[in-house]
Amino acid sequence: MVILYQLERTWGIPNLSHFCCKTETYLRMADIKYAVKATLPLFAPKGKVPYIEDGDLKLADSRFIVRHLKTQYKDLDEDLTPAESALSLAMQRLLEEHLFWATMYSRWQYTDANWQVNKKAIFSVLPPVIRDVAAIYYRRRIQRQILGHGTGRHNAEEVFELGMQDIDALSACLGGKKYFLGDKPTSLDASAFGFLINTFGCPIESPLKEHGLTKDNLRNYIERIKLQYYSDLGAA
Ligand SMILES: N[C@@H](CCC(=O)N[C@@H](CS)C(=O)NCC(=O)O)C(=O)O
Repeated sequence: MVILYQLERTWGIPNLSHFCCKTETYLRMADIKYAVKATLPLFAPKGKVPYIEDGDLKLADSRFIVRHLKTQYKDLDEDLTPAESALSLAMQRLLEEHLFWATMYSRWQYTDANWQVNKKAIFSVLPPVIRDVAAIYYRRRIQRQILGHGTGRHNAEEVFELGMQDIDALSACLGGKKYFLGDKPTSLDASAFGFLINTFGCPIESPLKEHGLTKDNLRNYIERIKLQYYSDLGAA
């Protein structure tokens, strides 16, 4: 059975890590049996979550994990045309390599109130003294990543303007469809759900969240997927 290593569940959403949420959603959409073990990135093979164990195999990075799940279990993208597959890849890159950084900025850098909410959610599993040291270490580490990516070079207004462009594109791409590429969920939906719920379905306040909440189709999409695939969420 697949063991998914990810952050502890909190905030009433599947996972506060976008990438963990994406991976767990793929497992659920593909109806693959799995178990979850909570961990922190510190203990992960590439220093990031999620990672999985499947028999003797240990695999990190949601992209390689989804590839493994597709080849060994179920490929949610098997019916896509080459053009749909290309669109899927491009939109996943938008979510995971661009929108992601605007949300990271809002959690780790934007306001102290957001930082306190983020810090409590991630580090309160640790004993008190270690908790504070780990929070300081990781805040510096993530802020360096945000700067390295380039997002951290902009002011808040610019960061959110760029993120809002992503939200607009996602909303236009989904339109009135049930899922991004039609009536059936694909890997793009696992990614989109993971990143959108972590943008405006969580207690991190920002203009980006406010903007996302104005998009009825995206809001309904998140609610639909939550209802269909995470009926156990309330009990988490
Ligand atoms: N490309 C990776 C990204 C994973 C990632 O960035 N995970 C974050 C949590 S959302 C993490 O573990 N960060 C810890 C760090 O960078 O130190 C994937 O697709 O899994």
